[in-house]
Amino acid sequence: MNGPVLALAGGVGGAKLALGLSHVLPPQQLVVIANTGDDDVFHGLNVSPDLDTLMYTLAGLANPATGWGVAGDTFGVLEMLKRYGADSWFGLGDRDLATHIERTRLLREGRTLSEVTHYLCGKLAVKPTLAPMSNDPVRTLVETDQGTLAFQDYFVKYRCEPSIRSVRFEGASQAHASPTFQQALNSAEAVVYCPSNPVVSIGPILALPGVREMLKAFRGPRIAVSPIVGEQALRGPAAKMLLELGEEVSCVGVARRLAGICDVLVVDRQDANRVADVRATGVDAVVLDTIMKTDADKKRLAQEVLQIVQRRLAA
Ligand code: FO1
Repeated sequence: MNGPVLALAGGVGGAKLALGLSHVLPPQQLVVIANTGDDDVFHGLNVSPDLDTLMYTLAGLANPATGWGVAGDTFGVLEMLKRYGADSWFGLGDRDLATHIERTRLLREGRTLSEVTHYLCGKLAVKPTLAPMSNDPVRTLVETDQGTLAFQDYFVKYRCEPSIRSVRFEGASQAHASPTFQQALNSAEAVVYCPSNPVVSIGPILALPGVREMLKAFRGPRIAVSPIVGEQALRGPAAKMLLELGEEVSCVGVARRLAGICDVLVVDRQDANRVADVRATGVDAVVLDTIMKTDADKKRLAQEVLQIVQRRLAA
């Protein structure tokens, strides 16, 4: 391969495949673009959960128990904030807070989120390119039976319990894809949709003006790994969200969302019986073991995804 692989990802699920890809591709051949619709401000600090999950994972620093936050982190600051009566439902660890303090300082100095991410990644020795989908603010808002909720309120504070009516990405129509993202869309050899929530992780990325069109016109292979296995999400609320939005909760539902911008959907062995249904959406299907528990699983799946890319490039 000459150009890089462009990987689109949300948080924990996407980071697993991104890590696998980082083990099998030279760093200059991997560009990871993160959803920033989940970003929010806590205690006056700019927090970018998906960017940080990807950054910590690629730096080998992620908390293995949760997939987000820093391994071995402590929560002294949060405990003290709680004593002051401040909001403490969002679990910001002490080391993690250092990232948000630095990010906020640099953003206030006038740097873009891309520049800040590049700087932080450099300090943590993250080798592949990691960039936000946009330098402009985009906010995922969930319309629920309990009113409109910002994503972290829905996800963490209310534990995904409210029933969803719709999801929108405030600011997306005025936002621009980040320069790194635009460059990768123009120069990448292949696109990989990591197994991230199709509604609130991949959705905001696709909502940026021009991105869907560029992915539609993309000339290289576009491969996705389904985040839904059977009728369940590998992680998080994807299954519940798809169900409440009236969509099919299966790899077929994922294929329908990606039809026109994806060539191959990798589905799990458990979904081998859905291959024909996936193909009926216009997306080809390949059956693999997609559940990534160990680093070896992540590397193997990444290798297999790249083999699909190579086969398509050679065809
Ligand atoms: N997820 C939780 O379920 N509970 C938390 O308290 C929490 C804190 C948190 C702090 C920093 C960070 O970068 C991520 C954090 N996450 C937490 C994960 C985050 O809410 C989600 O992983 C993503 O936004 C969904 O992709």
